Amino acid sequence: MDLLLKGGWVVTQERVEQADIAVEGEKIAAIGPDLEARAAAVRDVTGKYILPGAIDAHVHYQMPIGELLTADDWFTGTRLAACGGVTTVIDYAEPAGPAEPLTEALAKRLEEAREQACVDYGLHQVVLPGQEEDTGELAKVIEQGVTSFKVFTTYKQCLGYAAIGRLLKQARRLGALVTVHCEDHDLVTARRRELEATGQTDPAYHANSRPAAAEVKAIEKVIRQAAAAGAPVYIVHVSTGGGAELIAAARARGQQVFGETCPHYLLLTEERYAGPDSRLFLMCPPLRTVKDNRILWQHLASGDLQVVATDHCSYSPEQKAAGTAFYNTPSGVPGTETLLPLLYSYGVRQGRLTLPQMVRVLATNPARLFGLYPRKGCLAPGSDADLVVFDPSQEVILKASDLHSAAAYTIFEGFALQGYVEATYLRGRLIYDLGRFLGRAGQGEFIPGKITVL
Ligand code: DUC
Ligand code: ZN
Ligand code: ZN
Repeated sequence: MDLLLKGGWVVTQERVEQADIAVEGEKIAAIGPDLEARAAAVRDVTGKYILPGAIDAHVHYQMPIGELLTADDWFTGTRLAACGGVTTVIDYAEPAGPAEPLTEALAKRLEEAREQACVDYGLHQVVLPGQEEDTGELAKVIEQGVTSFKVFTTYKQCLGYAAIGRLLKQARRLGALVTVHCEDHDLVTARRRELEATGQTDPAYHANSRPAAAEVKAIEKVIRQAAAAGAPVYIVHVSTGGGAELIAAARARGQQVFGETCPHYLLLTEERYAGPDSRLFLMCPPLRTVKDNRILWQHLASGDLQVVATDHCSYSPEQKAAGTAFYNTPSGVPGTETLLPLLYSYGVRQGRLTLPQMVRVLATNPARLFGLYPRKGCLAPGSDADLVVFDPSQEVILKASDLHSAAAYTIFEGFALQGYVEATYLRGRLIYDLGRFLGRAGQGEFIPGKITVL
């Protein structure tokens, strides 16, 4: 036996129990009380939680937008993931334009990650206008380990609702899951024109420029397309209570609709755009209201939203400062490193989620939805030994200077945390311990997803 974690509280999607965990090579060998203490390394984890490594199912590391590149690349992005107890991230393979075959975009992205990643990773395949037609490319990327497609209802990557319907039909045939950024393009465009006409283009108007109604309308239309196609669908970064309610209602009708939200939509509000740092909080969709926060927490607890991911897309304050208006300020915020600590403190400790519920939304559900389960997302013999030692007694005030993003700021500066990551193991290897990153570039592997019946 290579490693024994002794005396901790093992948290699975179902329960919390005191048990030891034995690791052999890269896999969990056994979980149980009083396991034999003959191991190359024994760590006393009395009083600590042992969690499955978190999965951040929505990140953008090393992402080009025009001339601009995100602050975090594959190395710093996955390093900060390790420091936050995240052992798998799912990023995106996006074609440079509709003429670039999906397989080429995927090959390029895999090559970028290969020597840089410090934690394991998967990829969602972005599908651009026209690429939803069946040319054999969709099936080919699935053969290479991609189980999900990503489309947008706005931006230059915008697919119309009918095209999304066509992709949903292809995905149903292939067993893949379509994931959708939902903001109605016409509503967002019309609102931008109105604001431009009255000179209200400062980043302070960001939330106003992308209203809740735009998200709600797009979610409603996409759910309708999914129903007509008979296909499951996954809505990324749900920011509104109204959107979450539409997802819950569709699920109550028996439709397979899944929803993801992010810590910033659970914990922050649009008041942040009123301050001098509005650009630092600018992401799409925007922050909403306290009421939206509350409804999102409720739907997370009820299981109608299944995943919390971060949409980590970081820009430094200098990059952000280049923005003169809401529509040209780099959009996105860092988040992966604080995902698990925030969800524990503000979810579990504040009584909004149980520990097993937290494990479901951070590990088990994303692993199942994206074809990584049971290799990832659970604590069981035979699964990868992706383990987080979490110390519930550690009190931390979040400070950017203690975090590892190249963006060098956090939108959660000053947040008080009760509990923090003590150590992270990736496939049995200690990659973060007591504040120190111990991993190395290239040790993260691409984990091909397997198509599973959802
Ligand atoms: N919005 C997105 O949809 N993706 C990345 C960052 C952002 O703000
Ligand atoms: Zn998005
Ligand atoms: Zn995104």
